[in-house]
Amino acid sequence: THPDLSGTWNMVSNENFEPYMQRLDVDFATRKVAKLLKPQKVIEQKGDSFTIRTLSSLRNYLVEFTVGKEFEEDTKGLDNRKCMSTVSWDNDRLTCVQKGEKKNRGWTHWLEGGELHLELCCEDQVCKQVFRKA
Ligand code: VLZ
Repeated sequence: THPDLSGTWNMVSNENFEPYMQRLDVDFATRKVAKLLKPQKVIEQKGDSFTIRTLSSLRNYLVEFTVGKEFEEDTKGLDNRKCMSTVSWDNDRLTCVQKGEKKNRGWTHWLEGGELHLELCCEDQVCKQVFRKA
């Protein structure tokens, strides 16, 4: 049985977000504002079905998927690219591979000490975020 990531989570730390956004070609002005944000994650997990909302004053981002089922992801409002994304469980970590123009793109979520962790990768950059239950 897998961990339950469901809940509303508030960001408590965000490392290396700016270089990650740079690799995604997010423009300077957006990066300056975005790196000051403390987005909330709202996760609904029902069996293998997930809804993940990333909520902030600047932008909201929604992704819905079923574990193990590839889907076309449109990163609208972020870097506005299309990816073929697949999410799977890697032991207790929920891992997404985002195939597309950018190499080594994806993210991993896991629970640690009651906190929600997230690593976001693009090319050679890794952004590390931690969230605490609201
Ligand atoms: O999360 O991919 O939880 O999609 C930045 C939001 C979110 C702030 C970064 C606005 C991507 C930035 C979050 C404007 C450019 C992400 C996945 C894992 C689910």
